Formats: sequence, C-alpha cells, structure tokens
Amino acid sequence: MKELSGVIVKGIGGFYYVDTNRGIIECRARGLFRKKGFTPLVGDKVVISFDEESMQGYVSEILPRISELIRPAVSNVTQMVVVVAQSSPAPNLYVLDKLIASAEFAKLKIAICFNKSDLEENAEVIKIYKDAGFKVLETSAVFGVGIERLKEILKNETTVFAGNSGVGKSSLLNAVIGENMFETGMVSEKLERGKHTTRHSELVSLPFGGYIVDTPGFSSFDVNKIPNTELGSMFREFEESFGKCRFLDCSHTVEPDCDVRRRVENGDISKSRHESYVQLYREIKEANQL
Ligand SMILES: Nc1nc2c(ncn2[C@@H]2O[C@H](COP(=O)(O)OP(=O)(O)OP(=O)(O)O)[C@@H](O)[C@H]2O)c(=O)[nH]1
Ligand SMILES: [Mg+2]
Ligand SMILES: [Zn+2]
Repeated sequence: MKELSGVIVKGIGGFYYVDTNRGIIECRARGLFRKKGFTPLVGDKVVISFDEESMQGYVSEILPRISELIRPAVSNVTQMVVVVAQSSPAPNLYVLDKLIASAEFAKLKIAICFNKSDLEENAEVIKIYKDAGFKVLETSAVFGVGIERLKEILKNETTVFAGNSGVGKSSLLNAVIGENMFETGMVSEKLERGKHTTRHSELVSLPFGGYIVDTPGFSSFDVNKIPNTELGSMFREFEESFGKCRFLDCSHTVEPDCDVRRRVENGDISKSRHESYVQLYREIKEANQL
C-alpha cells in the first residue's frame, strides 16, 4: 500500500473519489470515522492508502477543515462568486445581499459576477456594489466576455457559485473549463430531457489550479445563524459608522442619530443595501423568536 495526500472531490454510495497527483482514486472511508460519528466531506484534504495495481484505497486521515458549509455540504471553500444577470432575470438585490451576508459570515472571499453583459447593461446596480467595495466583474458566458478575469479570480481557490436559477452559473462554469460539463438551460427543459441533475456536491478541478463547486439551483444559505447584533458587520460599507451612532447597541434600522442611516441619507451608503439589511435583520429576529 502506498500513501498519498489529496482532496475529496465526490462522495457516492460509501465511496469517496480523491483527487491526487496520480489522478482520481476511488476510496472507502475507514470504519474508524463512522464509529466516531465523523463523516468525510467533499472538499476535505485527506491522506489515503492505496493499492497501485487496483488503484483503490481508503481514506486514513482527514486534515483539519478551514471552513464547513452545510448547504451545500462542502468543506474548505475559500470563495463565493455570486452570479447575477444584468437583466433577464432582473436582479433581485435582496437575494444578492443575503448571499453576500452569508459569505461574509462564513469568512469567504467574495466576487460579484454580473453576467449576460451582451443583453441590457445595468450600470446602476453594478455601481452600487463597486461603491460598497466589492470585487465586481462583468461577463457574457455566451460570447466569452470577461472569462479570463474570472479565471484569474478562481485560480487556486475553492469557489462555490451562487445565484438565482437562470442567471448563467452553469454556463459560466462551462466557459471557464472549456467543456459542456454542466447542464444549462431552463429547469423545465432539463426535466423534459430527463438528464441527470447533480444532487450531491461535487468539486471540479480547474486546469489552472483550484476547484469549483457544482451545486445547481443553489441560491441561499441559512442566514438565520447570524446573530442580528452581528449583521451590521456583514455589510462592509457600514463599518465606518461603528461607534458613531448615538446608541451603543444601535440596530441601524430605526434609531435616531444613527450614523449608518445618516450616510444612507447622504447617498454614501446605497438605499437598497440598507433596505436589504433592515429586511434581513427582521427576518433573522423573527426566525429566532419562534
Ligand atoms: N444572453 C445570454 N444568455 C446567457 C448567458 N449566460 C447564460 N445564458 C442563458 O441563460 C440560461 C440559463 O443559464 P444557466 O447557465 O443554465 O443558468 P444557471 O444559473 O446555471 O441556472 P440553474 O442551474 O437553474 O441554477 C440559458 O439559456 C443560457 O444559455 C449570457 O452571458 N448571455
Ligand atoms: Mg445550473
Ligand atoms: Zn446605527
């Protein structure tokens, strides 16, 4: 038996597929993990023992995780690319801000990808996110625009693509890897064709280094775990105001002499970002009162 290190890219029916410098090797988890109630996750960095003849082995060790997402169940994700269509479907800024907040909470790097730049441009919305301090890119998956910049952003990271259905996540992933690996198109069409849809998370390794996570239909995290006292910190452009409100425990929703609200009035913070914040604040509060 030989030892190697690698990354679990897929788990199906008790088998784990581990990406190593000898290719992808099919492994079982040692009974040990199950007894301890510890399940390997896609994304785990592992040590495996394997037989060179059969190219089969088992996972003997799981290295410490730097992050762990629950939906999708993937470990060691380092980045989220939130995909929005500039039009068709029209951007839903509340969904976008919710995804951004959950990525901030999970301490992921964030890039916002405004796709379908070949259709109507949406300069107004793009400006909101540039001004708030985000890394923003404009792409057209269909015409191959902005793909080189997207590749640079993906290089050597483990990235999850998030965003509403139909914005072009799978199309962008195909443009990046240069193959039609991911199923694209309307949900109804996909069902009609009876094609296999991914139910389990799977990492796809990038030829230039790094992994992307294929999670169709994935659009929102469980944000209710964010304590609402911390929600303000998940809106990076609010930070400048911390400590400047009249009340120390200001929620930045309705209080007088709130510096965040003052900057919204000034146009220094976007109205829509603040509206998303208030809506999210209430949503979290309600969920935690049940
Ligand atoms: N005009 C234009 N259409 C695009 C672009 N990118 C994707 N599309 C189209 O938009 C539709 C949806 O694209 P998908 O890549 O399947 O969208 P998705 O985000 O993966 O959707 P789900 O898997 O349902 O979450 C398809 O018909 C694509 O051809 C683009 O840059 N420009
Ligand atoms: Mg898709
Ligand atoms: Zn305040």
